[in-house]
Amino acid sequence: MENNEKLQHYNAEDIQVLEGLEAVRKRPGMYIGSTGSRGLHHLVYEIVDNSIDEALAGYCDTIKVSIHKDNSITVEDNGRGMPVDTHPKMGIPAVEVIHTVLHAGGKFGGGGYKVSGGLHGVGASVVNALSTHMEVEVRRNGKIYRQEYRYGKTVTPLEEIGNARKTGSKSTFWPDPEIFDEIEYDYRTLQSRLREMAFLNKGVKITLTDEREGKKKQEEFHYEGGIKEFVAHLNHNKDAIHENIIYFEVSDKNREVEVAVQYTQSYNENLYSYANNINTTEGGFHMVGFKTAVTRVINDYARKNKILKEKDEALSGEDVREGMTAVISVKLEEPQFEGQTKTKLGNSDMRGFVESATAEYLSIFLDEHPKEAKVIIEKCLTAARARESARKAREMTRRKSVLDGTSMPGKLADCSEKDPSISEIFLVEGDSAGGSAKEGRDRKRQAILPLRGKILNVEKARLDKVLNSEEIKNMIKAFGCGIGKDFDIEKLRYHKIIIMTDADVDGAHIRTLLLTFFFRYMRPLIENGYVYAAQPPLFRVKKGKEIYYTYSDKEQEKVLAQLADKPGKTEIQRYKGLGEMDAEQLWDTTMDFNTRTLIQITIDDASAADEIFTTLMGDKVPPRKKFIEDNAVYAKLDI
Ligand code: 28F
Repeated sequence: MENNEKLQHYNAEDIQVLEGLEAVRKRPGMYIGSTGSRGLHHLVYEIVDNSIDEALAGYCDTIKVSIHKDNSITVEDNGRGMPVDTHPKMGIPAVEVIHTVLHAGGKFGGGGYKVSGGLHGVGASVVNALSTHMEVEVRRNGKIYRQEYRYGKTVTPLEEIGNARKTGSKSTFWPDPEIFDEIEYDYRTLQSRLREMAFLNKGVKITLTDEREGKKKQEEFHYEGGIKEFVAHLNHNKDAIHENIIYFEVSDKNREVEVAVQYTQSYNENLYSYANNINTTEGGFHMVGFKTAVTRVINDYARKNKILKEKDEALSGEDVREGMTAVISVKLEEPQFEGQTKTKLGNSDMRGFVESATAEYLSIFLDEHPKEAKVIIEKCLTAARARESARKAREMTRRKSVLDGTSMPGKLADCSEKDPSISEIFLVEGDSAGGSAKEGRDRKRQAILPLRGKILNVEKARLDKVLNSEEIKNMIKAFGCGIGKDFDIEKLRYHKIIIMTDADVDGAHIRTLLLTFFFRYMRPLIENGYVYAAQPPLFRVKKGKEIYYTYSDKEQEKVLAQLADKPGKTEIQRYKGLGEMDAEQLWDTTMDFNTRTLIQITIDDASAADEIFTTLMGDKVPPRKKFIEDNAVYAKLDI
């Protein structure tokens, strides 16, 4: 039937279908968050979630994800196969409804959990609408069925194309380059999320295959131990202080909680919570219930076993979570997602549910494992003592008004502008570069804080030691927003914090030390996109009157090629350090608002960032060596 013939037979449902898809294509951000790289990758998660649904229902244990040469994606599962019977109301096959009616994806109400990607299950119809082409193949009733869509619209009727011994669903889609800024998939992004899905859904085998030229790779994620293995993975480059990972799962008729905990030598807490596989980065009632139970049970155990004396003050929530790695995963039927990024669980009943399950199972674990209990309680006590000395250090430094941000450090050349949104501070390696930066800068909007060499590695230091470092105290005073739990982003004096270090190994190390400090003690700086790395030039090329600055080897080659046939001698200067540039050159090449390049530091995945900092800055050398070998190609530090 010709496509235009179809036009004469529109009915109410057809109108609804078209309006839905038009809405999606008009405002894609409403449905998948963004049309950048995150939105592009969400398309995959929406389809994989439908297979995960089938796994949660108990009918699927294998999900295959493939990135094809043309950056199209195939997701295949061995579930029951999407239904193909005619939908009573719509008069079309159920599989077609799933792919062309908005919000009809996955379960039409009732039965099982609809777990959904970060965007709460907008389902396959949105993916379809945002793809130039989508093909679905269903194995069911001993047959293979197939249907095709373009821009979300049906272009072929559901056809029987063969016989099938097995059952399952297979979808291939081609993201629409008109919608997405770029359609190049990032293997590591998919790898990280698919691994997480395999941890969160124990026993499900998820394979990721990259078929693209020069990137051919295949990996399988399969964890019978579920989040127990997740905690082991998160701790693989840390020193655990007890062998057995604390694990329990409790479920009642319509909800489930799974918890895994293991303490390490680290000073940071490393907690991840999920609701229906969604990473609840803003926490919520399940996290509140968990934290309340842990603090109460640890204190009770410490008192009961006379480790905490009557006169001792109680251990705080911070004390009992120092060095704790934990994954809390809940599954429930009607999750309410709240908060700024819709990643805070708002179901209040989950607080009591998680609190009582955690209290019961954690106290049983401590009673049955006295050895582990002892090292854990000892760790909490040490944390309490260090907190006390940090409080004293804070008191003392506050007396010297370090933290309250009233007086500025002597080394700071501040800017006259008071509006933080247009003020910036350069953290400059070395006094000579610091001097040139002070001289060359825009005094109205640019402040300079020279840093003397390496700053303290906070990954291996507790708060009291961190507060004794001059360089760190200077930054705290200059930024004016405090650190840790005192941190208040509203008090930040500059909305651009620009790390300006030499383009060499030492410079990279200082930048990493700074980022570790920001990640551990001022994480909202990075989360709000206020942290940048300056890009100083690598070379200065002079031929006759012409001067070029180049910022990469590739650009250098390009410039030299362009100058090759021009008369005169080519002078090339390779910059080994910022200090080799005078004030004017530093301004022209690296600080001028109109010509400079800044790299914005972002965190897309906190667990991946935590792993990077622990590996790079932590105690264990072998993982660091392996990380550097594996990642040497990655020039830009995108944590
Ligand atoms: C490649 C992506 O989408 N797999 C899916 C199923 C299985 C069923 C189903 C899906 C509408 C009303 C249920 C089959 N048999 N992979 C997928 N596999 N959807 S999506 O049902 C949707 C129905 O509720 C399925 C019996 N019950 C459910």
